[in-house]
Amino acid sequence: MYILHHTPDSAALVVRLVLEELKLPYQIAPIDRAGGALDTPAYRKLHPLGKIPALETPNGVMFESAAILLHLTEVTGKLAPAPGTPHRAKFLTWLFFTSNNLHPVVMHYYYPDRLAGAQNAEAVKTQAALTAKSLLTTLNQMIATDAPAWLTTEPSALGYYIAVLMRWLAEPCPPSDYPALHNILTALETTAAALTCAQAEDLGQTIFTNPY
Ligand SMILES: N[C@@H](CCC(=O)N[C@@H](CS)C(=O)NCC(=O)O)C(=O)O
Repeated sequence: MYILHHTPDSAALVVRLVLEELKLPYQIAPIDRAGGALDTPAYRKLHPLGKIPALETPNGVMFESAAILLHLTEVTGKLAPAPGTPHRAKFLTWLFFTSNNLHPVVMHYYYPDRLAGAQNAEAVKTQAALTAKSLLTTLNQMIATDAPAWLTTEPSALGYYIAVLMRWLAEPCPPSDYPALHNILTALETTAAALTCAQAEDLGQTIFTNPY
């Protein structure tokens, strides 16, 4: 049994989507974020930075979304090209591109004061939106050029990760501006996993392509 420390529509959604898609047994452990639960010693034991998500697994506690996704794909042999196979290199490249570049920019967009103080928040947010557009254009182009079936025609852990980040970026970066990515989002938002998560977290019908 996996235990996902969770708040709705957070990075925990990515992990939940993948747990659902893999049909792994899991429980949701709600985090009282407004009540300061992220700063408690008990939660810091799970996640030393006090971020969401943390996942309790049979192999111990994990944090960092990309690490969790990699682990879940490895233990199940699903939702990603297998280690050592030809498509694995692209999968790893795009996963780390997403985790190391796109995900932090989303955080800068939503918490612009954290990077350079409240007085610079507007400038940080504007720059984050521009950077997000540039990164999504690059990702869209790489995926359009390669068009790998494991990402474009099948559910994948990476596809769900990109889809959730694009959900959050939908205002400055409308998904339809990125056709190759939009196709992935369109397919993923009608999976049983996405519909289950959308209902559980009250996210609406078109959670990736037209979220708000
Ligand atoms: N690199 C981390 C980022 C996690 C992260 O920033 N999560 C957000 C929720 S989407 C969070 O914990 N925000 C609370 C805060 O920063 O105070 C990951 O991929 O898991």
